[in-house]
Amino acid sequence: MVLGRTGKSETWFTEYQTDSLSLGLRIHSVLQSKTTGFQELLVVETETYGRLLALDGAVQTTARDEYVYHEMITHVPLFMLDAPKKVAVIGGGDGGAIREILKHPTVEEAHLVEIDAEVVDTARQYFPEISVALGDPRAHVHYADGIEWVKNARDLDVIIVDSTDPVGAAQGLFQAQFYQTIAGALTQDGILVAQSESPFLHQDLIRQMRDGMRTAFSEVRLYCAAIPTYPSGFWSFLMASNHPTAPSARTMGTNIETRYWTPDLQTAAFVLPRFVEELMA
Ligand code: AG3
Repeated sequence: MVLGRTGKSETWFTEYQTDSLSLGLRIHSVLQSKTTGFQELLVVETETYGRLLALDGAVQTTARDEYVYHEMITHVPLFMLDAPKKVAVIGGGDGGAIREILKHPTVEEAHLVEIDAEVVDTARQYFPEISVALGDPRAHVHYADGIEWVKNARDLDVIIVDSTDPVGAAQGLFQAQFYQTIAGALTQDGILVAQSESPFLHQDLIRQMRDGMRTAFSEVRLYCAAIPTYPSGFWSFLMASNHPTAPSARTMGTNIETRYWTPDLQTAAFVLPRFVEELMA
């Protein structure tokens, strides 16, 4: 470890977010660096955001901002339903989405469908606060390709696509065909939510996902959240269903513990800046 003039580590983790934009974080140590059968997996201790998990060089989660993403990708769809029972997460091997889903007392089964078992092992070892609920009896971990798993799934109330960026194996998770398969795995009132990258940097992708979802669902809505360690810090999620969605009556009286999501945000997250609104037009 090289110490600079300030006495601080001069080792940095850098994500090259585009070919002309990067995010750099000063790190104290490298805890794990390996090539799995699927990707490059890295765990580092950063000064500003605590422990960080990167896959193929892209930040997936950090100890200090993970709650924003995990709360917003789960509570927003779950609170649109009176009594969600069966939920699946495609990807999301760190377990953060499962932790949030299991805060809903009506949930009986939360399925995690992760292609790379080493991500789950790493989360269990290095991110105990994120993976904490994977041992819950209602949590079911499947090491499988999400596209194949969904083909045989039925009667899910919510399916959450907690994917990496649309490169390599994850590409299929952004396609119309996958959304059609998801529609067949959901109940009539079921809801799909997929992370849809940054409205500043990934507008073509958001439009492609929107159009893909519209081939299988009558309602497609976008909502946003501030995630400091993701490209541009401003992130989006697409929600699709075959009925108009509105916050369930249980939203306002909930005693679910959160740090980002609030009952008011359940509605407010869908209020979009003009340029993002235009993306959905
Ligand atoms: N999955 C979304 C990560 C996308 C971030 N992209 C990037 N850093 N280029 C996060 C998994 C968390 N459960």
